[in-house]
This record gives sequence, C-alpha cells and structure tokens, in this order.
Amino acid sequence: MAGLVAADIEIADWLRRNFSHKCIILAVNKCESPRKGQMQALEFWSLGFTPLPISAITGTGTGELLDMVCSELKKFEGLEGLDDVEEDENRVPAISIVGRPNVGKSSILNALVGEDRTIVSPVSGTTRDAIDTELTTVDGQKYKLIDTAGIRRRAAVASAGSTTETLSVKRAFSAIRRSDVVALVIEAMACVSEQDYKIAERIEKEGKACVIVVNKWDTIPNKNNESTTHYEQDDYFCCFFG
Ligand SMILES: Nc1nc2c(ncn2[C@@H]2O[C@H](COP(=O)(O)OP(=O)(O)OP(=O)(O)O)[C@@H](O)[C@H]2O)c(=O)[nH]1
Ligand SMILES: [Mg+2]
Repeated sequence: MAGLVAADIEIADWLRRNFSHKCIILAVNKCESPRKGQMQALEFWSLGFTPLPISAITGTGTGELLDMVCSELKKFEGLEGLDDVEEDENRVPAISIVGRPNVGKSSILNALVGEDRTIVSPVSGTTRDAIDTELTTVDGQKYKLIDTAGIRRRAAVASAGSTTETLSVKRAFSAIRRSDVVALVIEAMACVSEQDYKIAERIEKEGKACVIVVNKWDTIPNKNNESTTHYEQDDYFCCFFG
C-alpha cells in the first residue's frame, strides 16, 4: 500500500467538484490483513469519503464493496432487484447531436440516415424539440440518433423570455442524459465559443462520452491536407480538446 498520494487528493477533489450528486465509494486496495487494513485505510478519511479497506488479491473486503455497489444500484428508480441490472439485449445505443443553434445538427442527422427526417433551415432555432430517429447500419446494428434544439447562452434564453425555448433547452439537456454518446457539433469557421465550452462541460458533468464534430468544413478556404492539423493545433481549439 503506497498510502495517500497527491494524485489521490486531486482525484477526490475532482470527483467532489463534478460528481457530488453521485454515489462515490472509496476503496483502499492492498489492505491484505483485515485488522491491519482498517489502520492502513485510516489516512484516507482526509479525502472526505469513508474508506473501505479491500484486497483484490486475497478478496478481503471485496464482498462488502460488492454489497455497497449493489445497494446503491437498488436505489435507482425502477430497479427493484439485481436481475434488472442484466444487460438488456434489445437496448439501442443512443447518440444525441447537440450544439449551438444553426451549426448543422439536423443536417448531420439527415446525412447519417440518408433522408430528410428533420427540418434543415438557415433560420436559427429551427429545431424546437429533441427528435429520436432510429438508424440501422448495414451490419444490422441499431442506433437511436437524437436531434436536439440549439442551445443558446443561458442569459440569451432568459432575456428572450420564451417558454418554448426554455423547454427546448431542457429537452436538449435531457437528451444528453439519456445518451450513451454525445456528438457536440461546432462550426468550422466560427471560433470555439464560451457556449461551446459550457455545453462540453455539461456533457462531461453528465459523464457521457463526447465526439466533437467540426461541421461546415467546406466553408474553410484554401484547404489542403494539413488544414485539419492546423485547426487542431490552434491554441483556442487545443484548450477545447484539452
Ligand atoms: N456550408 C455548409 N452549410 C451547412 C452545413 N451543414 C448545415 N449547413 C447549413 O446550415 C444551416 C443550418 O443547418 P441545420 O441543420 O438546420 O442546423 P441546426 O444546428 O439543426 O440548427 P437549429 O435546429 O436551428 O439549432 C442550413 O442552412 C444548412 O443548409 C455544412 O456542412 N456546410
Ligand atoms: Mg436543427
């Protein structure tokens, strides 16, 4: 057991900052001896979580760890017993397409499904609701694609005072929550904006995998083979990816 190190403190801080609404279990590994293990785990109390001494090699404490995980899982709504945790083979992975208004979210969905399922228009704010579309790939794998309304800055939404827009944004956030992967669309020629960061933060907070899609690539003038690398190495963009 290496004891408490700086990285543990950093990770614990990060978990507290970003996942305070989630259940966090602190397992202290390599505590082989049941009695001495309790002592070894003591210093981890300073992280602000209850340490559970375990040993992956001997199995000490792993039963308690499993019980804790299961009892937390049971608290979820609709989860009455562990049988329900079994992977639902019919579950279709969901991918939501999110971003600021007019970046081309609906166009991307239509391009992926190969037909005009959602309305595309140069008018910002065309999509007003989260729209689910099922896509079946050539190998038969099904996916649920969710087109969402453009998410403007909170202040802009508030000052517009539109209930419809407020609901649209809520539905976009709920689409993020029910997705397995989120495609965050940004516009190639527009700088990465504060709002793009905010949306990316939201996706991270929800703990979802994120793919950043740079759309309207055709609008970049004088492209060559290195354009993508230049784009990725741009300071502003690097921060975004970082
Ligand atoms: N040049 C160019 N224009 C695009 C591209 N993708 C979309 N557009 C145009 O951008 C405009 C907005 O496209 P939409 O797909 O409606 O954008 P959206 O993000 O769904 O917009 P909202 O629903 O209003 O949030 C339309 O005029 C599209 O034709 C692209 O790759 N290149
Ligand atoms: Mg749209």
